[in-house]
Amino acid sequence: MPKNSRKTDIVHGIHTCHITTMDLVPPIHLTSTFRFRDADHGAGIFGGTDTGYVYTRIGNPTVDLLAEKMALLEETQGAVPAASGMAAVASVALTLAGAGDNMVCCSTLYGGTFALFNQDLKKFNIEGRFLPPFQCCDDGQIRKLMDARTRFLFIETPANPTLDIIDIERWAAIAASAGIPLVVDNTFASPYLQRPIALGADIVVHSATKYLGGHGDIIGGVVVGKGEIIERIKSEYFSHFGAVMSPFNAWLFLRGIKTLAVRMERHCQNAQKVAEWLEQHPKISRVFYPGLPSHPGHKTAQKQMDGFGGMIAFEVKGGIEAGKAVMNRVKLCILAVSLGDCETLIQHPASMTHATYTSAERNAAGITDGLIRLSVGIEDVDDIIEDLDQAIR
Ligand code: LCS
Repeated sequence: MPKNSRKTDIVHGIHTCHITTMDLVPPIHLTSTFRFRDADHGAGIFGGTDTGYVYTRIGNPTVDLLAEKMALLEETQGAVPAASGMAAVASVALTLAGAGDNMVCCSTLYGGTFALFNQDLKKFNIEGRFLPPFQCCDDGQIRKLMDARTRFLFIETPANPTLDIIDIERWAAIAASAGIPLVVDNTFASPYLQRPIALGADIVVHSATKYLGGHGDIIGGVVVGKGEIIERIKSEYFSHFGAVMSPFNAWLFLRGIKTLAVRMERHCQNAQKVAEWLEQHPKISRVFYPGLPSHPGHKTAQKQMDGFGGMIAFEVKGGIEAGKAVMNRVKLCILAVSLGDCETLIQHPASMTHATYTSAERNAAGITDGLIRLSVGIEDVDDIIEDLDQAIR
């Protein structure tokens, strides 16, 4: 059989209907526990000599369907859905690292991830080591932070909120030479636009809350990677820390993913037009969008992505006060955190999503006080531009 195209996999991939019910859409297995045929069957599953579902924290058919779909789309073997993107990130960190270990990452990360790596993991004696954005392409600087206790490298690309583009192949080579995994947060791109494992990364994490769900109605995450590491994350973290995804949410994510390709194409088209319009606007001082030739990561993005995504960051002349006025005046765009929804969302990283950084940490990460982040939706792009135009004027 010919290999399905990605667009076809997004719609059809994995799901097979039940032989008697023949449903188009898979059922939701809303059950916390599962029956054993007899006592030996139950004991056999626990002992590893028999197969079957046991309990939804350990495994559930609807959640497994989402895992299989994500493994297919990220071009690897395994995946494990999580209660949130943060649960996905935490599961990877706490499985790969223990007391006395460290990880090396770029300093421009989602605020929650930065807080986890910079503060919370300290309670476990796990240290986050951060590279400033302009050093993220400097192999020497990356290696300087690494030592024998470095358990993984972690990057976000495109990065939240500055849209920095990190060269995945380059980081993968450094990780491989040290014999440790590279973890990539692929939330901003989605597997439709970027597949880090095919570029040499070992593990991918997502806040599925964003483009995978696509409709702003659910929180979820997913970890994707080779079978062995996913099995470890499942048994060492999810079984006992318990931050699993519910079957109902998994079903909603399966529904959202079916339209991922068409949504991402519209997000990309709209964002490109909005970014180009912002770049020529006399009241806008800087625009960060990887699809603009002026973006320092434009060439790397062309190399490793199939499109530049729906996220833009920009600064208004007049700094934060002017930026606040824009956020207060939009009518169509919605002043809210999160991203990847059908609606265009606007927010202020320094006081909102990235308030977990101190002012000095934000400066080191390139997150200026005047930066505004726009998650360009799938509305008519002329309406988005008209709204921004009236707000900026
Ligand atoms: N990774 C990235 C790149 C994110 O942007 C987020 C959330 C997470 C992980 C965590 O995922 P969650 O637990 O929320 O599903 N980013 C958000 C943002 O930029 N605004 O609100 C949440």
